[in-house]
Amino acid sequence: GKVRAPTHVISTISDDRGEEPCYAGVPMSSIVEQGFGVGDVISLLWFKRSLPRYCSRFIEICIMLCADHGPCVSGAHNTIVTARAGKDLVSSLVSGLLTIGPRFGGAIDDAARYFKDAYDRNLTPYEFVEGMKKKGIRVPGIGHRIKRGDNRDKRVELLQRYARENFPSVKYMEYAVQVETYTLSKANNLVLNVDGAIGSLFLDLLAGSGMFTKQEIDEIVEIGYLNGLFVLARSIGLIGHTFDQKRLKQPLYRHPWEDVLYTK
Ligand code: Q5B
Repeated sequence: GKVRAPTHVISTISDDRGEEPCYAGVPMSSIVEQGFGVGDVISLLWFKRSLPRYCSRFIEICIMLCADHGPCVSGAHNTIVTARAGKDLVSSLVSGLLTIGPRFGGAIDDAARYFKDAYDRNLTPYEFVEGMKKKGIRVPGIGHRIKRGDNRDKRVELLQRYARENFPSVKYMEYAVQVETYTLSKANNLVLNVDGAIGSLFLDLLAGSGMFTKQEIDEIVEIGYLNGLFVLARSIGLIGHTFDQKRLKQPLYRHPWEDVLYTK
């Protein structure tokens, strides 16, 4: 019979060999004709399945809410400085993206991991938070530089309202809110932040949609898909900041001496 030459690459999410590209088996014409949105495309290319509309809409809301948060955050600042150094679009974009990590925007996966573990082990918020403190780990998804108990993050409220109205269950999010109630009793800046809201609500999406097995959920959380939402979303804003600086013909950035404490 025919012997197939061994391949060097395996790919399971897309195929461009036919008349039109397919995402997870769905032809591009169906994607366009059926009015799919970017949330549906993410569902196909990241999760390899079509998700119910309330899920893909949730993904789209996450993307819109995280697209930008002003020029002062770490990512935008790096992008602005890089664009003003005369660098090209891709360099300015990646310089901003490289700031995304455990403190800034990249706490979504760890928030999902820790909230899931704590909820599934029936830990009280007190046991969870104090246990993290003993291990010297900041609770991912909790705390913000400018948001406070009396100045909540509107993005978090919008996500919570959407999920309460559309998700079959919001048990992980409600747990995160209980954790926030406890952390707020310790300090006013320890609010549930946008990373924590997305992390806990994505657990609810995965568990409540009936579209994923327990094993698949564990794999998604272990691999860490969810920071991808922030990376993708914030790229929109970082590209905007690059164009903005170029449009404004801003000169090379130099930080003022007065703002540096020179000390020995
Ligand atoms: N403390 C976010 O800290 C921040 C604690 C905590 C226990 C915590 C901090 C943190 C976890 C990571 C996280 C996502 C670094 C944030 C985002 C997107 C963004 C950004 C934007 C956008 C802020 C003061 C005292 C200290 C700390 C204690 C703080 N956080 N304890 N668990 N999680 N969070 N990141 O204000 O006793 O004085 O030593 O790491 O979820 O990135 O808009 O800016 O869209 O762009 O610098 O929203 O919370 O506070 O470091 O001075 O800490 O609070 O141990 O206690 P700060 P610090 P003590 S959303």
